[in-house]
Amino acid sequence: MTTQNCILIGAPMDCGKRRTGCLMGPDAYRTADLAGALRSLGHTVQDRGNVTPAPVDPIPHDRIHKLAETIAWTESLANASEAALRDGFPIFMGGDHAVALGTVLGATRHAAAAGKPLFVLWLDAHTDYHTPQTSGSGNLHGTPMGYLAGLPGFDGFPVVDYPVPHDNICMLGLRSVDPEERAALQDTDVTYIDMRAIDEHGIAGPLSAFLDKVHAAGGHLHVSLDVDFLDPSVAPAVGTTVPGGATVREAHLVMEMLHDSGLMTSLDLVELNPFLDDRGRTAQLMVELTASALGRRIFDRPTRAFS
Ligand code: 4U7
Ligand code: MN
Ligand code: MN
Ligand code: MN
Repeated sequence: MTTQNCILIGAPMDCGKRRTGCLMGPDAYRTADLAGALRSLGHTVQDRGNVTPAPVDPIPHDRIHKLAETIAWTESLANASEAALRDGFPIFMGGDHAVALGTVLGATRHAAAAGKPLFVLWLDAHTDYHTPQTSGSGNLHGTPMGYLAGLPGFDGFPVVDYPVPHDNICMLGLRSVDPEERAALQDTDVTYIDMRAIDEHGIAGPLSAFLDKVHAAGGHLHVSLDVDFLDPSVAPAVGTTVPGGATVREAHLVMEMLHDSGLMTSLDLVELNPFLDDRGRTAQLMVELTASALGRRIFDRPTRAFS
């Protein structure tokens, strides 16, 4: 197994929505010993502490929640992401999903500098494909995919010089899509694997088709794992619960396949709200999923056939 230089970066961002608590995410991952889990797999782990955004004067806005703060975070996280990608495998400990505005922006810059296409795997109940104009809630954690794909309307945000082509995006676990997002995604080449597709076909087939595409293109792959990808019965520590999500084993299988592919170059762990957790079980599960993505396996050789 190839060992990685894992770089943990705390992103206690809590301004992407009204309900607070995601700022405790990085502390919960540290308490659940994410670093120890990765070291036990043979990786080196460096914790760079928490990113802090530049202080800002609020921009009053009639609909959008904490616009100026979110812009400041986006700039700081993009810089931290681009720098960490030069040194190893960054794992961003959120923070709400607005974290991805910056982490993926940094990944687009890093991939462009390396002359590689960037692919994004979005593990989420939601598509997060709003713009500030289409968002009904005004919560910017529902917009990162729209921003990164290069949709217009993100005034004041850093310019996305290298938008992620729709063809390079795969959204997995979907079950809550707003009408504006549906309409905007309908005619794009985004690969979406909703929960109905997972029920019918399982996760492995559709995911491996996407991973084959990343491999064939020689691309970098950023993975963004929203806690609400998981069913709330196994991952209660999240503000936006949507029933009917991925099971523990479905989620581990995704992570195990990502590890085996050797393609993943950066990872977000987002939307954990420890204030809503049940004795740390959601934080613990997220740590275990990360371990699977970095090579933890049940046995080292495949099961022998029973015949
Ligand atoms: B998350 C929502 F209306 N679409 O825009 C919105 F349903 O990062 C939810 O995926 C966004 O958790 C959820 O507010 C953002 C809503
Ligand atoms: Mn999300
Ligand atoms: Mn979500
Ligand atoms: Mn959420």
